[in-house]
Amino acid sequence: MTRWTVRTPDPELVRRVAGRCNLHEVAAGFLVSRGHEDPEAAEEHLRAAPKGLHDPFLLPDMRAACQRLERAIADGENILIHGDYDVDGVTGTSLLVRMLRLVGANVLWHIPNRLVDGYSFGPHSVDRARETNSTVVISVDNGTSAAETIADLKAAGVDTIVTDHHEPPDGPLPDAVAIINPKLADSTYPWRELCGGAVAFKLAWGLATHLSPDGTSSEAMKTFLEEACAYVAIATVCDVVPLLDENRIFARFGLRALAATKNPGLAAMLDICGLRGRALGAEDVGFQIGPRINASGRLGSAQSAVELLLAETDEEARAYAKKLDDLNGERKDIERGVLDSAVAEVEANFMSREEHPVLVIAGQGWHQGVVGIVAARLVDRYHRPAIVIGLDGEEGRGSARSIEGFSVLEAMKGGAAHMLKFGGHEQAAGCEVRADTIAALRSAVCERARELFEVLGQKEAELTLDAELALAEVTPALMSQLDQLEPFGEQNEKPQFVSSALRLARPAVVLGADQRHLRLDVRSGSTVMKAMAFGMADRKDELAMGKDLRLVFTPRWNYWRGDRSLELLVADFSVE
Ligand SMILES: [Mn+2]
Repeated sequence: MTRWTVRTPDPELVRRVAGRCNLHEVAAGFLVSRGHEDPEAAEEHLRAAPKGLHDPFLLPDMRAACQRLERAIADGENILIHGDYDVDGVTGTSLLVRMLRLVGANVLWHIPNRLVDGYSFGPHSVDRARETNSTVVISVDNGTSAAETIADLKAAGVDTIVTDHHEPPDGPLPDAVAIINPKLADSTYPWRELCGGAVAFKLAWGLATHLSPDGTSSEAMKTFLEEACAYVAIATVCDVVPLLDENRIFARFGLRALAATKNPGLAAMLDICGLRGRALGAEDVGFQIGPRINASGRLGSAQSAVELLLAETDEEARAYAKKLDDLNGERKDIERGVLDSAVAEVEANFMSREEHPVLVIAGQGWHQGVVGIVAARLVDRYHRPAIVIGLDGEEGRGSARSIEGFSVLEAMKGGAAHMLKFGGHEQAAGCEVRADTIAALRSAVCERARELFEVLGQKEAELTLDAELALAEVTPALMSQLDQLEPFGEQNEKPQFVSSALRLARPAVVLGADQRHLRLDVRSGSTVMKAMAFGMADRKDELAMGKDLRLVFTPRWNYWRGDRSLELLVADFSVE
């Protein structure tokens, strides 16, 4: 049973924010509830104007990086962009390649193969620099902890410029020409939470200014910077950084740039996702664009994703978009197979929440590229933290996801003795294990988790709601208010409302290829609205004509053949 709590922002603060920002009370309440209580700061957050972006030269080592690149360009040195295989790395790599080509540099790129090279720097980095005769390497989305490989590169005569957003290691930093990372201990940059793509963008922007102080105003550079903002918006949403400060500007401005893009690769991506010609929200990026860009990296090589973003003709772009779409289909099939096996395993052996407060599930041959997504699905399904391990013979690699407020990394520390390696964050972590220690790992992690849960108190699923609304208040006018609060996501959670005393206008219908969804049309007085309850088909029997219904929902536009209509996206319901 999920507990519902309705937020109660201070009415006086709501009135002041509503006045200053020219907003309806519901939208102003949304801002106040999320901590934007000062009217002026709330307005700045709301408008998210590009002039609010911070100066790139406030980042550590930016000048040193620009000077080294200036020399490399002047001397015709080869510059190798070394990205990561996820959305953050792919977008950052592509935008730096494009920027450096624009200013006449000799630029090449390298993305490690997930299944062969692993994440981040390694011997493959030195090989690739040698093969390409590069004397400068720019890392994207990693490198801060790569002291060893960066030393090897230096010994081979290669200078490294790190652009990254990961926490610095406890030990010494790499001997690089520059380490551009807002999280370095001595960084005075005003905002720590940039994604890797955004840090790469900062270098592109910084270099453009460094090379020609008014150069950013040339037509080609302006177009580039705008398209690059669209890349950064995609990375910002997919890397799940807080949508506050600069990140909100990137996301809001970048999503608009994306919707209006003429860039062949981005346009082809919008086409294949069916998103062309309409306003874009963070969910479009998170559920449609991001998975397609990630698909190639998950299944091995992220080459096609970079090629898409670098494509110069529509024809080329369409071919790469199609390839990514196919790979994404393949990824979904693989994911479905692993999820089915993992669920079967849970239902057979691990249903007891007391005994297994953390699900530790492993299987032979489970694909590395999907274990993280499957862990997230198990968390949703069982409302327990989950570690999903793909075994390849004697060894395996796993991915952990958690429920809100619980550190799965802390729980994993309890099983440290039974892992070869592990690390990560509270909400998401990874590990390497031996197949024969999984049972020991499971019981050690669960034991530690029981202690942690004891301190926390058993977590009940909870929904935080913004307001109680009458169905008749869900109108296009309300939507245009909510549109101003977009994009929704991390630390700018989408609004959820509750409406009471509703009735079904007609019996609920089960929908979807796998019959997992419910469509219910609800009525209050003379207002009837369509509501979609995804994944709730198993609750159909709770619904009955003629009974009062309370619905928790987010209103949204549904696009269909060029028309749009308002519908409710259901998060939960109860029947009186
Ligand atoms: Mn990243």
